[in-house]
This record gives sequence, structure tokens and C-alpha cells, in this order.
Amino acid sequence: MKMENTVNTLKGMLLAWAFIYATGSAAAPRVYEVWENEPAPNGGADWDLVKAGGKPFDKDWEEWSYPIGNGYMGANLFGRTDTDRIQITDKTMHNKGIYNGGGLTSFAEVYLDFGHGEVGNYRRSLNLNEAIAYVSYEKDGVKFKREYFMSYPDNIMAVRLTADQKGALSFAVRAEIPYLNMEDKRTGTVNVRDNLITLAGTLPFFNINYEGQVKVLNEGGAVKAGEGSVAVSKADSVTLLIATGTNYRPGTHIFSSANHEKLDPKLFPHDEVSSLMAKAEAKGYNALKQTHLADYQNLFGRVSVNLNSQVSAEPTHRLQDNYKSGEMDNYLEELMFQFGRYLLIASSREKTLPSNLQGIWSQYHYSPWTGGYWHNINVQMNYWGAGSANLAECFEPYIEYFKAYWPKAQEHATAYVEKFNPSRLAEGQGENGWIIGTSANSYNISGAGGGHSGPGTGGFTSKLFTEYYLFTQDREFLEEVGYPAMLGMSKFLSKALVPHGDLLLVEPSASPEQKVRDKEQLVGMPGSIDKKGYYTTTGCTFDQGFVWENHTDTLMLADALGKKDAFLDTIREEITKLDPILIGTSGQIKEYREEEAYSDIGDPKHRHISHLCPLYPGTLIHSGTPEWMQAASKTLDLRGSKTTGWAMAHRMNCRARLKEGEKALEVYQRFIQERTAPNLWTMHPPFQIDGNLGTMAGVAEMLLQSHEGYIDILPALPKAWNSGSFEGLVARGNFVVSCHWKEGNAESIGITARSGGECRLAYPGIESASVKDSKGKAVKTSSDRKGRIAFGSTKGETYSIAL
Ligand code: FUC
Repeated sequence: MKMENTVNTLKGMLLAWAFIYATGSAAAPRVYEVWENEPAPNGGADWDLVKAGGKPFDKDWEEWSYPIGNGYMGANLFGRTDTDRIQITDKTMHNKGIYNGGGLTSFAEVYLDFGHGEVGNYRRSLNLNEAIAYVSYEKDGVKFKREYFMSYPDNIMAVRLTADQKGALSFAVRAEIPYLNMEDKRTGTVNVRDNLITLAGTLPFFNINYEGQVKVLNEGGAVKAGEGSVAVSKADSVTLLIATGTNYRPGTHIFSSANHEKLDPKLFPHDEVSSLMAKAEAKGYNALKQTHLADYQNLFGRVSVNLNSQVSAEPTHRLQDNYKSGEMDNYLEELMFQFGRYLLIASSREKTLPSNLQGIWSQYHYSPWTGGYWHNINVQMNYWGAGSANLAECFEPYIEYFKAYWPKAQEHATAYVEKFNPSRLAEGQGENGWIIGTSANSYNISGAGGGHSGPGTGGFTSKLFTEYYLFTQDREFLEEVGYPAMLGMSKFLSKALVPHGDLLLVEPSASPEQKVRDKEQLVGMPGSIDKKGYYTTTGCTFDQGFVWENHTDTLMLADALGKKDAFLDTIREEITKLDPILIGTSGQIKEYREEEAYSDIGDPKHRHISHLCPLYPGTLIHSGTPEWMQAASKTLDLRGSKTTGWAMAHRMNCRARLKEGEKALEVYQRFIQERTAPNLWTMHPPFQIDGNLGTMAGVAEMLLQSHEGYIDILPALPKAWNSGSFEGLVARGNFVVSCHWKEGNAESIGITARSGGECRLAYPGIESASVKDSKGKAVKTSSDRKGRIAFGSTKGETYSIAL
């Protein structure tokens, strides 16, 4: 008991410290929990649905289990009292996947047999402030508790089981290798010795050697190896440690070699996994937990958003049911935002692979869409909010991933130019730039051309690098990776352009996944369709738009670095010939140049709104182009928001950029009502993490924007969020921003200049407000128009503005 108190005090201190450090304010952080009064059901996969839809479907896993993760591995927790299930995924564990190029597959199942069946006072929760999951209940007068977390610094999963009476813990621990003797031909054995369960084997498609270890450490009582399990009897408390590993070693060889040559078949992860376990065991549970909390809370504790709500006393599914029946609780909107931040931290940490389509979590043999990195919107969406939600570090895995696939992407660019525009082919490594097509995973990437998405997928991807630089001001990154990547993409895109009269148009060009509705639509149209009905044409808005974005960003970044290159003049010239945005007769932004009225070509309700990428995440359509803004709004009205998970998230961000706060909130509400499971995961369906992370970006985008060269405070505030506050959101230029508002009006704004430089702010009436530095000294400001001010900031200094 005494120990627990000390731990709790320490925990509280850490939380408070993380918060004060990040925000400069000592307000108590709110507790965000996803919780229920029942364990997660565990009916297993519905194989009829799997077979019928060709998609794996385990409703209970997808909708009720709670995810934890540390970037390397993830686990889904059921919190059961009869047999608990801990399903484990490792990001490198791939079989051939559904398209034969690799796909994420489940690593292990760990079961805890308690046989407690009916219990009293049951509660399970996922505490987002701590990234710790809890289970507590009573059985026969004994109070049982469990804590589960996954530590990033120690790369270990730890489970702590306690009871309020000595010797009350008796249960068995088992582990299984899933999908043995199935199509992917994985081999493996489960060995139990003393208190250790080892799962080890091979998955032949990429020659993956894998190993997982589960160790059972008891205090009091006894632990004994049995037939396939470790039996705990009459212990006072127990710690389980779980670690996984494979012979995957990141690097360019992964993407440049043939499937069977990517990994060293003679390399076994045994020593690595054993060493993780030994270190964790020596460190002990409490120290592991403190390290985990310090690491996690340093990230999570940076941002608070209060939308004038009360912390709900309802279990999450009830909160959600009420929300579905029209009781819109702002707390759920906040909770979803913070859950998004939690998921990004859990699935994307430095030195791990990026967050994939399911983040890191998959219980499947073949994951939906391979659990890959889909580059026609999904993986980009995962990172849209990393900068603004003060989690820029979480984007670093994508930078490392890019560096690893870069040479292969250069080969793809050369092959593309050879095929589609041979007269522009350049000699020399990288001279044709690089390109990534839609599909990719931890082992392979694809090229562009001739598919359902045009080369705009490249500009869509490189946008992430520009954003990372703008948010972090990391010049080393810019010099070494960001700028060369942007310049390379410009080189490629320049060669994807073909002269048409005075214009330069991408050819071939495709607006992601749009199909013609029927052959009638093709009559008189210049494009063609492939076997699946995908429409390929010339110069669609998606492709033209991303050439504009990438070229414009390259020039801006060249300026920032003082680069001079003759090619920069070429792209300066090309930008003037793109004619990327056209308005049609329905008042819409055209998706295709050949379209006149809305949806002359394609599905009018299609989930992709690729022709609005110039609005978000792009910047071509902005407040200085009011006609385009209006047409973008019209396009969203016409497309409607009855759509899938991530597609709603894109609409939400577009509405925020249009400063349409009410409409942005409407989509967000619809998303929570229709596309969110009780564990708050996004149902595309099936489960995909992009919608969670995309709507997280959307909330930030409603509260703070900075893509037009100034910081726009509360740009899309809906009435329902009339009063509230945020602390710790980040604006481009690396300014940490806070704001308190009442009755729709900002009362105070705080700015911490993490990099210094000129700070430009927009808010009605701000020109008559006073700006003070951290010592209360008045700061000189200038104003070139109503509602705008600018002042020179000093790196590390904090400024406050009273309105
Ligand atoms: C894109 C989307 C699909 C799905 C897949 C993973 O191709 O169009 O809806 O999200 O990615």
C-alpha cells in the first residue's frame, strides 16, 4: 500500500511537471479515459464474413479491445476475467499479404486463464494521460487489479497483477503462435521452461525469423512450467514481461532487394529479445513504469484542449450511444482528439517503422489492404496533425522510412520517365527524381503510372516534408533530407508534364480511385478506362495541384536555404503553366479539365475528394482566392459527407480551412456517430487508423491555422465550442500557442517561440491588444492591416496577449 502511494505521488508529480514544462501553466490536466464496466467480448473472427467480403473481420477485436503500443509492437487488450486475451503485433512481421507484396500479420496471442467468470465491481480502462490500461474487479471477497503498458524506451510490454489479499493470485499463462499451418506456411514452436514462454519460428515469404518471450515473475506463491503454460499459484503479485523481435534490419537494402534477399535468414532475434527481457527484469516493474510515464507524458502532456465540457461519468460506449442519439457531448469530442494523439504516439516513434493503415495493430492472418502505407491519402493523413498536435517527433519514422526507400523510388521514377516521357529521360542517379505510387509496406514500395492514382501521390507525400520543416524549423533535416527530397520530387514531376498548347499537363493522370459510373460517361471524353473502370486522363486537378504544391514548396525551401540552381528557374516557369484550378458550371472545383457540370465523370459521392487537396493539405486554394474557396465549399456540398471514416476526416479538415466551423463540426459529429467504435477506433470500415488521426488534425485545424504565413487563432470555431481553451498546439514557425476564449471571443493568447523569428498573428481586434514578454515588458508590434499584428520573437521566449 505504502509503495503504491509513493508511486501515485511520483506519477502525479510527473504529470504536473510534463504539463507545466510544456505550457508554462500549472492548471491540473484533465483525465482522459476510455472505459467500460464489462470486459471486451471475445467471439473471435466471423469466418463467414471474412469469406463473404474477402476482408478479415473480428468485430470484438476491432470494436471493443483496447490498443497499447510503443511503435515497435502493439497489443490489443480484452481485460477478461475468465480467460484474458492479449493479442500482439510486431510491425515487421509480414507474410505475402493479400496482394503478394507483403502484408502485416499477427505475431502472437497470450492468454491468462483466471477462471473468474462472474465478478463484481468490474472496471477496465485505457488511461490516455498515462498510456496505461487498467482492470479491476472483485471475486469471492478479493479485489484484483491489473495494469498493462508498453514502454518505448525499454521496448517491453509489462503487465502487473495484484490482489488485496496475500496469496490470492492463481492463474495460468499460455501463448500461441497464430495461423500456424495455414497458407503463409509459417513455422514455429512454443517452448515453456521454468517461468519463461518462448515462441520462435520462421515466416518464409521474406525469410522472417521471429521470436517472442513471455516471462512470469511472481512475488509470493509459486510459478511452475506445465504442459504449454506457466502456472502461477498463490502469488501475492505477478509481473509479466513480453518482448518481440525479428531479423528485420531497416535500410535501403530492404526496398532494393528481391523479397527473399531482404533479410538475413541466418540472423535470429534470440539474443536481442533475451537482452530486452533481462534488462527489464533487472530494472523491475516500478522503474519500468516510471521510465514509461516520463517518456510518454513528455509527449502527451504537451497539449490540452478544453471545449467547455465536463469529464463524463459514463462508460465510453454509453457516452457514444448518447452522442448517437443527439446528445452531443463536447467531452467525447475532446476525448477523440486526445485519443488520436495517444494513437500516434503508440504507433509511431523514432527508430520504428511509420504508423501503418491500422497504426500497428492487426490480429489478422492477412490484414485489410495489407496493413500497409497507402500513399493516395491514408499514410499522409496519419501525419497531417503531427505538427499542430505538438508531436512532430512522431513523424521521424516516416523520414527514416523514406531514406530507406529513396533509391528504389528513384529507380521507379526513371522507369516512369522511360515509359511515359522518354525524351525527358536524364542520365545519372536521381536525376529523374523519385516517385512513390499508392501501395507500400514495410518491405516494398510501388511506382506510379497507369493505375488508379496519378503521380500526384508523390507531391502528396513530399508535402509532409515541407510541413515537418515548417513546424520544427529543423534546418539540418531540411539540408540533408527535406530539400533534396523536394527538389527530387520537382525533378520527377517536371518530367511527368507534357506540353498542351501553352499549358503543361500531367499525362497520364488519374484522380485517385475515381471510376466512370457507366460507359455513357466516356462518350466524348478524352480519357480511357482500365479493366476495373478507373479513369485515366490528362491534367486532373489532383495531379496538377500537387505539381503546383511541390514546385512552390521547393522554391520556398530553396529560398530558406539560399540555394541557387538553374532548375529552380525551370520550375518557376512551369508553375505559371499549370492552370490547376478550374471552376465548372455547377460552381464546383473541377476534378477533371474535361468536366463541365459536377460529376460529368465519376461517382458524385466518391469518398476521395482529391481535387480538394489544393485546399487541404495543400495551400493553393486559400483566403486570397475567394472564388476558389467558394467553389471548394460548393464541391463539398455536392459530394456530401455520407462516406467512410478517413473520407469524413478529409472533409472535416477542408471545412476547417474554409473557416466553416459549423460544417466542420457537423462532419466531426457524423464521424463520431457513424464511424467510431466503442473503443473509439475508426471504422472505415474495417478498422483503419487514418480517420482517428485525420480528425485529430481536424480539431487542431479548427482551433489554429498557420498555412497562410500567419497564425490564425480560432479560425473555424463552431457555436458549440463557444467557450474553452487550448494550450500547446503548434503553429508553423514552431510557435507553441495557447488561447482562452469565452462566448466566441478570445480573451488571451500565449505564444512560446521555440525557434524565434517574426511572429505574425491574426485575430479580430488584435491590433489594439498589448503584447508582453515573460517579464511583463511591452513588446513592440506592427500592424499592416486590421486584425493582424507582427512582432520579432526571441527563441525560447514566451509572450502573452490580452484581448
Ligand atoms: C485507399 C482508399 C480505400 C482504402 C485503402 C486502404 O485506396 O481509397 O478506401 O482506405 O486506401
